[in-house]
Amino acid sequence: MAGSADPRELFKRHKGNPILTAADLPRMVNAVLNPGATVLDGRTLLLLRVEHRTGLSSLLVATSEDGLSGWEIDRERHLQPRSERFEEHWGIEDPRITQIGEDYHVVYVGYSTAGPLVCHAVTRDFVEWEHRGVLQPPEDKDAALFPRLFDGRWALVHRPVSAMPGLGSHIWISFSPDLRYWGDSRILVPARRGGWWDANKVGLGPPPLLTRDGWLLCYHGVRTTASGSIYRLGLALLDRDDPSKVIARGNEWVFGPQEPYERGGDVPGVVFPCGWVLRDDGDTLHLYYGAADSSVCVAEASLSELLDHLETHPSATDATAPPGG
Ligand code: BMA
Repeated sequence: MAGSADPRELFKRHKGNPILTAADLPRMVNAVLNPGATVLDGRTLLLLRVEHRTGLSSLLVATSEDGLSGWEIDRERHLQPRSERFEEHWGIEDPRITQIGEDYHVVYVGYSTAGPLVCHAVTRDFVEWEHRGVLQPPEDKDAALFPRLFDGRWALVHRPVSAMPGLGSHIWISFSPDLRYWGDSRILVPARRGGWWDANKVGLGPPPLLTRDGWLLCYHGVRTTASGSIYRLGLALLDRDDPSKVIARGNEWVFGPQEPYERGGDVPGVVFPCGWVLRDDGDTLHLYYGAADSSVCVAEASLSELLDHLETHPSATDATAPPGG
């Protein structure tokens, strides 16, 4: 890993970034971005969002031995949008992968004829897919499943958008007895207000990760500026047994666009992770993210340093309070 611009940064960018670009694909496409991540048969597997030169996206697998280099595009393993169906008519985007037993549960955005919504498909090999349909109606995205039950219920983090302007877009949590019917929905991490880096719009990054201190969330916050939006990343921690309870939410962002490949591209100023992998040492965390909606990158952090950071830095005391006031 190469050091990033400031050596005090928690996440260190890989010196080989970007690890995948449109030029790495066998056919001409516009961009590769926002990958989900997991490990399959001992290899790191990225489920890449590929934006074609139609503007519509599909999902394609790339694998690597060490999760950093030597990426191989897999022509056999992919998920195509079922464009005859309303929910995936304009493509599929931004997958998050949760392994439950031998199954990989992929929760992704369907670009439906009524706007973005949350879809679910299950696979064991990324070749054969069982489509489970729509989990949340539009507009909703940035969703992922937890890998275990809480008092007999599954939990989903997601980000619905209020139809009323000015109320903000917050991270929510919903519960289900069967992974199909969802309810008991509530705001989990509200967007802050005013001048904060994560004012007005937040959304989950990779799926929640179980740690010594609870479930670690990495989320993006969007700052609107005169020259466009800046997507940065922050951390929060949820109670191990009741994930609707926020234990901590860091006040400062921990990763933001700095390098030329993050500041220049189709959408400049964006780092957008959908996956991370905790390595066998139990501490090395690889965060996979889309840079500027154009390429795929990886940054490395120490999990214990991230948790220490949350413990020792100012954290929102009102993290669970509804926005406003
Ligand atoms: C979000 C999603 C992401 C995208 C990001 C920045 O709303 O659409 O796919 O990377 O915006 O453009």
